[in-house]
Amino acid sequence: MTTASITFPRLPRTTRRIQTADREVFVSMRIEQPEVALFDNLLSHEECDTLIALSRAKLKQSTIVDPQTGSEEVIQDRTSYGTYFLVNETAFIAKLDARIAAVMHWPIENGEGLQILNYKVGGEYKPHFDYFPANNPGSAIHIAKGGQRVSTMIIYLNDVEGGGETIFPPLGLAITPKKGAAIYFEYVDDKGQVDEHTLHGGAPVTAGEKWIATKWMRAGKYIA
Ligand code: PD2
Ligand code: ZN
Repeated sequence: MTTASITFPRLPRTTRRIQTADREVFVSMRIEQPEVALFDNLLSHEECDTLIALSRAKLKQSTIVDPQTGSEEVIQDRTSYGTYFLVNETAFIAKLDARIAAVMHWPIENGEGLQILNYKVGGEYKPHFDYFPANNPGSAIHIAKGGQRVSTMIIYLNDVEGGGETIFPPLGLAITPKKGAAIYFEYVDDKGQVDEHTLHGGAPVTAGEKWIATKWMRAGKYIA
């Protein structure tokens, strides 16, 4: 198993453009503590449309991890529909997995499969942490599959008519979804310490619908 040793921050602070194998990606905003970066153009509009088209027929109601048992539960905190692709599932997905990993400065094999979410009007994702809190008994079963989550990339696949901002309440930050753009953040430092300032959520959609793709990175190689 290839376990990347945790380095922090993973995204170099001086980076303003990231040249990946097939696309130059621009940093349009960043915060240092916690590490947050907004990318203008991670995906092309055509790639966003293709991801939506490939996902539409596979959508299922989203779940969250029960903190006690670790099992996946449908709850009102996350009113969205979702599906996912295995890492490198097709040539198209492999191309996106490679680009996203390059921008996140973390190995492709440490990534969970790309998760696609669709929110209708009223759909939201209440504030939460993407890492598995160590004091929740249900976290162990997930941490066993490649270690703690260390960073997240949320990619906007469409422009949303109303609402649907990604919010970071402790930072007073709200990101308006923009097709092809992405918000990146890190929450585990060199010592494995998690950062509670990365509490974040998806505000309710008030008009139209919202589509996103999320990549979560693990400390070690992800075991699906
Ligand atoms: O849809 C969002 O904006 C959102 C907000 C918070 C997505 C996630 N978390 C996630 O996929 O973890
Ligand atoms: Zn989240």
